[in-house]
Amino acid sequence: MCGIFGAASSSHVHKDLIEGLSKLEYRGYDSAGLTLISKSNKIKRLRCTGKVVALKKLLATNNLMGNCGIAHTRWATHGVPNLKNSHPHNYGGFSIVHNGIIENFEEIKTFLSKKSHKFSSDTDSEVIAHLLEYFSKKHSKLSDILLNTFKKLKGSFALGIVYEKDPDKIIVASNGSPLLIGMGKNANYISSDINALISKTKKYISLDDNEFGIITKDKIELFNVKGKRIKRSASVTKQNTNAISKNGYKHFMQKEIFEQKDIITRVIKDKLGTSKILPNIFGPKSDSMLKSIKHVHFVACGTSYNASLVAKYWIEEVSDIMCTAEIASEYRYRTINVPKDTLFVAISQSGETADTIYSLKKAKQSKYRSILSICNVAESTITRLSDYSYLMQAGPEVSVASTKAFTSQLIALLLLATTLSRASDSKLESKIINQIKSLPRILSKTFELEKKMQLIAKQFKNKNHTLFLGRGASYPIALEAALKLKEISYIHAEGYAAGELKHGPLALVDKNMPVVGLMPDNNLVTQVLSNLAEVKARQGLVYIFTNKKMKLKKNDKTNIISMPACGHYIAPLVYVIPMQLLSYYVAINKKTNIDQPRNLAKSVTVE
Ligand code: F1P
Repeated sequence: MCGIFGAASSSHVHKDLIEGLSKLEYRGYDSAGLTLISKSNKIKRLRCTGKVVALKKLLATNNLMGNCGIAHTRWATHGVPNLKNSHPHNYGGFSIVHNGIIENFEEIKTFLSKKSHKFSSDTDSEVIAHLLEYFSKKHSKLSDILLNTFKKLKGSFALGIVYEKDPDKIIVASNGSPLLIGMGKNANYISSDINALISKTKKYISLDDNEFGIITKDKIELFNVKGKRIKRSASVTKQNTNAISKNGYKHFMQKEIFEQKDIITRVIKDKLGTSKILPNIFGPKSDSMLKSIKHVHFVACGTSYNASLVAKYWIEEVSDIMCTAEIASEYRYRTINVPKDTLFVAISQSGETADTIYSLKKAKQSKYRSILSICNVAESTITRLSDYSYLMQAGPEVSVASTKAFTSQLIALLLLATTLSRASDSKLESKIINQIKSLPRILSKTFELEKKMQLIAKQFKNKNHTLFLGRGASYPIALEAALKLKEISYIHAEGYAAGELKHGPLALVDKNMPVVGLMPDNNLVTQVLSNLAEVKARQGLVYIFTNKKMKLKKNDKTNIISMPACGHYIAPLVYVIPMQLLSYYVAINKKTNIDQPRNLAKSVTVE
């Protein structure tokens, strides 16, 4: 989604702006732009639809330079992706870049239109530049102009602003949308994403809600909404610069799929003892907090939500704890009941998903025992706002379609379920740990299916629809498989609890419909097989992924894909792998933009 980068430096920053924007590309965007303060202290703007490389060319042709500038990648929300809607937006000597949504922009637009303001875009963001100009006519002090402007804005925003009258300054503000200030040598930077900062500096400060800052090449001043100075010490990110490369793979998604075994091996080394989970892996004193938990509420979006559904199956199976899993965009607006001793768990790869952040903020106002987050980004808003946090340490996930973050979430959640099982079954822990420890070996075998998945992908590439079926903890894996396929191959896909088949989706089944059954060898095999027989009876193309030994009858059109034998608890982690490979190779066949699928964004920072 939208990304912000900016720099104030003793040297020219135009190249830094392009480099910063290119580090934000993975988030997904449809136009890009920048503003530089020229030698004569004028704001000079360049914008283009499409990719950052086009902006780079434009910059070279225009030979634009300056020591202070802001830049933006836009993912359209209000107004189509075209030139006039691209950021920065300029007015009256101000140039602004904005992430988030200004909810009262219509109201502000109407108010300012009456005062003869002419707007040149369809965006909500443009009103910010106009408001700044409006207040600059009423106040001469920069801080007064800013405070009055910020007071009028409703909604979420991360802002980068430059102003001709203060040409060496970048102004930043944040409310509900992340913004970081990177501290360099003779230069300071701003970015909505740590990934764009780390090649410049590892030292950074994050703005909290309702704060703003004024930044020059050698000074950073922070203020609250009342204009009072704030002191904040800097943090140092552990993230390294090399993590964001394809390492010889064709796509980030492919690299991230194949990284999963190593990530799990690292978790085993870092979090597990011989037969027990190491103490307090969910944060200081988390073990004693978890002992008192009677209920768990999971809240997440997309793939992270699918991970929470698996966790619900695990937790209710291994403990007496009641568990719910809910989509964040629903949770945040509905009335919730919080029983005594409930743990709220936010799951988010990025830690910046707007709906999950709002849900977490709502949970903080409710009577939860504690707030735990499972995230992949140490510097993220969700991690910062939580009482306890588990860092997945999966390395940056660049592909929009989540793969390694999903399995890393599952491992974290299996460890959470295991910790919660201690009260009701003291023997289960070592059993589950043994299964987790077998994962690297089993995943190596699972990856041997790659060739087979390439072949099967060819059979899917011309299909319009696909059904994925599973029961128990394989049901959320069916949901995740369908999500992966639709995200990157644009084939319509649905995940269903296999038992629901005849409650609707069976009507869709004919000889053109591939139906994938996920069937680990467990107590649900008979039921899944009878559901798949219903598909076969209607000429559907059946693909069964199973580790149950099954013989094929001659002339039977069913495809059985033999999975390696695996323990009951780890099956979701094993069965999702061929689903990821299948989607990847179908997308390869369809020649889609695998890492940045159309219309999607990696970090969904607006609701
Ligand atoms: C949630 C999510 C991802 C998905 C895509 C859009 O993000 O739905 O699962 O792959 O990147 O956002 P997060 O809260 O887990 O970062």
